[in-house]
Amino acid sequence: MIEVIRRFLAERRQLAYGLLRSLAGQGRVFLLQTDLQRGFDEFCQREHCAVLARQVEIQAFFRQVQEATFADGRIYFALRLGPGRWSYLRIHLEQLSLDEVGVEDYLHFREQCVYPDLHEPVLTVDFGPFNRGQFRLRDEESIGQGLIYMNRQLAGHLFNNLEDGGRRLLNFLTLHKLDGQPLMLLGAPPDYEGLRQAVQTLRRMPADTPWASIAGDLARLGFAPGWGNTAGRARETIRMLMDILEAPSPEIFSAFLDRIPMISRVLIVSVHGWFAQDRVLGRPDTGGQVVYILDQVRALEREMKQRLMEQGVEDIVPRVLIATRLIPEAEGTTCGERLEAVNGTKNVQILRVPFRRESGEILPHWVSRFELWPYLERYAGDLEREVLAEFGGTPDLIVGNYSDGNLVASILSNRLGVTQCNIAHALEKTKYLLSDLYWRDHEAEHHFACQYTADLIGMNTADIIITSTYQEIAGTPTSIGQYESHQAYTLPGLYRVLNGMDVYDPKFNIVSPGADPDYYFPYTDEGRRLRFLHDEMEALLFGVDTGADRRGVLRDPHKPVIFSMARLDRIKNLTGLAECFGASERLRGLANLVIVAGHVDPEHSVDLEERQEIERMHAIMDRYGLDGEMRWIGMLLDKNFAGELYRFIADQRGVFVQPALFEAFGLTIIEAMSCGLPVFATRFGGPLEIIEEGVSGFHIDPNDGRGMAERIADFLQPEQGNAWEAVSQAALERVAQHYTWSRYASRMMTLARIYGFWRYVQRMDREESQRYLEMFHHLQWRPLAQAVPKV
Ligand code: UDP
Ligand code: LCN
Repeated sequence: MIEVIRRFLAERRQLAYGLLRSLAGQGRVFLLQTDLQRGFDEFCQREHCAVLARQVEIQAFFRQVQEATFADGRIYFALRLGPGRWSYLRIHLEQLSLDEVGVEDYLHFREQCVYPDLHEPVLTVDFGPFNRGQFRLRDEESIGQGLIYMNRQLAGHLFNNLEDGGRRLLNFLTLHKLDGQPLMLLGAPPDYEGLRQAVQTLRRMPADTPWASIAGDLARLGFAPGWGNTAGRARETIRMLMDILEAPSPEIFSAFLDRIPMISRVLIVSVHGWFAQDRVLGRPDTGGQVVYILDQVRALEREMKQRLMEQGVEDIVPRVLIATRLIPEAEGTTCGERLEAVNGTKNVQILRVPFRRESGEILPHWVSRFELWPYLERYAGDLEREVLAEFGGTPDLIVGNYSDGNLVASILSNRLGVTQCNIAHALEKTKYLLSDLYWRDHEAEHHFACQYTADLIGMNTADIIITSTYQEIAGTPTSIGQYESHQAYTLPGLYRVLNGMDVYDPKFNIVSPGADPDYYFPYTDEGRRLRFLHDEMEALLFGVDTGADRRGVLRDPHKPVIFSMARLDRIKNLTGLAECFGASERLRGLANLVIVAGHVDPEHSVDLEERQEIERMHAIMDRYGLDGEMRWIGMLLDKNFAGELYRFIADQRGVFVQPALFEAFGLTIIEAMSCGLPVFATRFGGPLEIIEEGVSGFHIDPNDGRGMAERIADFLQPEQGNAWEAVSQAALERVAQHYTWSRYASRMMTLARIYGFWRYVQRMDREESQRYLEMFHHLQWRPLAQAVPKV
């Protein structure tokens, strides 16, 4: 590719000069991928450059280049050769000379563009050296399937010396305890002969003999519980171990580890927002993460119970704690209660621990996710004590959620020596464009420097990172992944990151969430429909009452509904949807728009961003006179109601639209699809992967309001035959195949076991990086957190 550009600059000098000048002529220092692509296309059209349009390789260059920086007659391009594979080019505009430069030069140039007076040396953060010699994936198609490859690699390594590998595994089984109870092997590990004897003893018994009846015989041979609930299953598990000791294969090794009872206490950390089971969704900072975790814990408890039962250790009762923040001024929610049992579970609770000021006084009010940093370290200490007391010991797995939860998970797992799993849900760095370079401008409102530092710590301390999609890690052929964007970047004047995250790291595993089938089921499932809610829905959507948090009365209730529901954040772009609807006479003629979001009265909102969006929404409704064609409902819907609403809208052959400027995953999308409601969703982020374009739904470009309106209108056109039914059916099939909580829980339990074992085996190898991360935490993150004003 670089040679192609060099040849182009040498052989087509005038054309190349014209093109680069026209890009530079946009007058912006930084251009992003879409700007560059658009600039290139416009140049081709304007100049009628048939020659250029034919140059396939130059076009490919403009699809691959992610950023360009213009200053002092030079242009720096960041060229993405593939996921995590980058090259940096410098072109002199007059001379048209091209040089390949290192990432440090590239970042330095960008820093100078933002702060020309910045001359002090800055800290370089580089996790690369610690990963040298560590196993990493090679093929971009393997990204996100770390479990398979890492297990293969490490099993090979462990059993390089068969005797030594066997000894380490037997030692592990001898020391293994769960809930304080010794499991697997007792005392001195048996040799191969000892295992054979056990198998023979078991073979003499009927396969379904319960473990309780054979426990005594096996204890005499050195076997503790954990091998299986019956003689048959226990024999199978011991045979697996014998196979491993004789001729190990990665497959049998992972199948064996997967059977060892290793997890009974799970700690889930989700600090920000309002975490409760009722009346919180839709509040600021409170959306999919809460839904995700509440569904996740139910599925995990079921899975843990099942596995403990199969392994014959039913007396160990699985327990899950969801750690969040206690908010004394709970505004009618349960967020002020210390413990809340999670419905539909036996032993899952929400444990709330308050934020405290330095004096020890409890912080009474809610604080936004951008402002909670100065409270976190103390919170982690308080939480640790409460968790140890509640569990009566350490957890077996700690799962962090979002930047704040992941940081607390890092602190705790480091202190307690427990396997750490991270789930980002959404990384802010990719949501707020150029927020790394202009971090100082964001300080007053967002404190991203602190958050991005926490993200680096969380990602690098974690043993496992779970993502909902591939693109979350490594993007698409033309766009950068959320994690990938943490590979190399700079916070000018603060620090420069050279190897922040490697997308080929085997800690990444894609495990997609689902939608709870108790609430989100097909509109055709007549027997389960909540028809008693329909009168209320009629009134909510079509009633004349504009009451408090409502605006608009639909003039023609017979038209299908274009529905959207989300938090009223800028990034969700619901105002963009209202604008696109308002500006399209055609769409307005075909359908009504119903938006459930935020508050209609700005006075009811305490969140600055939400208030701005409220004002914007009113302005759009006024400008286009939408009160007869759009209904805006500022109400929080519970899950039963929301599920039935998707179906109610499906009954009338409506659609769901998710118009976000960027959406990390988008639970509403799989909820609507699970109800059989066709979805139009943003092409930026997870939805691109969830939906197969034109089959199980549609991708839309939120920056192209007209295009968006036309696509929806084409679909809603009455002469579309059975297109609606076909898309609805394909959407149902898509979620059933790929997005279910039972698959999620089984995968997560397997990951926790296998990575937990490797953590145990490799713990010595991680000491250096651990120390480096601790230093980074203390010297960089802590001062940043302390500088965030306490609200
Ligand atoms: N939600 C809800 N009622 C509302 C607004 C949102 O039940 O008034 C739920 C919605 O059904 C979904 C979640 O909140 O389960 C939003 O998750 P999503 O992943 O779509 O977006 P996030 O808010 O996490 O960015
Ligand atoms: C946060 C988001 O922004 C959504 O895109 C996800 O669906 C949600 O968390 C659950 O992971």
